Amino acid sequence: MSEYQLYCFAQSGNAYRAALMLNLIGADWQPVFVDFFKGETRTPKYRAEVNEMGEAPVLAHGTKKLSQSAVILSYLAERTGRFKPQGEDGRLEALRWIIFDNQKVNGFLGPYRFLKNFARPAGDPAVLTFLKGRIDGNLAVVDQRLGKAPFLLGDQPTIADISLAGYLYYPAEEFGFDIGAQHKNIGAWRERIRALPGWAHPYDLMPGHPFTP
Ligand SMILES: N[C@@H](CCC(=O)N[C@@H](CS)C(=O)NCC(=O)O)C(=O)O
Repeated sequence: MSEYQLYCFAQSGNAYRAALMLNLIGADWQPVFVDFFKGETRTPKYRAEVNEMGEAPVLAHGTKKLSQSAVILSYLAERTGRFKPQGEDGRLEALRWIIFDNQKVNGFLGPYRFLKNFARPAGDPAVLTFLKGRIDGNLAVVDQRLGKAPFLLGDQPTIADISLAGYLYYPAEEFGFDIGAQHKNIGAWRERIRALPGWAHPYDLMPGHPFTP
């Protein structure tokens, strides 16, 4: 068995953060498929044995089971020293961007893409319009930041960047708009992250693609 097991599925940008980190650090890991679209995360078994919060991703390492991608990224950065923000200021700054990302960037992109592509019945247009407005505004905040330095915290990529990667590599057709074309600094940052050794697309890294309803 591999050193790390990651409970995940291909369509999850939340899980992609953890899968990408594991790959970028060259960890010995294997995915454990979570059948999210069949409701696995909502079963009593999943909640009792994997994650009481009923979410993926979950990282299993020895006797530990960690959820929340921010916690998983922090754990792996602490253990390996890779993509670890430097000093107290760096740690707090990374946390600031990770919370902003979780709540307002990928935190809106994920549900938006879900409602557009996977929800049955499809999402209410008024909800999609609301989310799109928030997405545009919050991506603009990130774009401005990435106009000042190659990565969120400066010259080197950290776990804040890996968190931001969440939903940003899924095909533009799944959103109905092209994030990199509309936000040029994010587009350039996306290519810098893509160039890191070990980078892989979420559909190549995690099981469950293509999606079959
Ligand atoms: N803040 C969490 C979000 C995790 C999350 O919402 N995951 C989704 C899958 S992409 C999930 O499992 N949702 C459970 C549900 O909707 O029942 C993280 O970053 O890990």
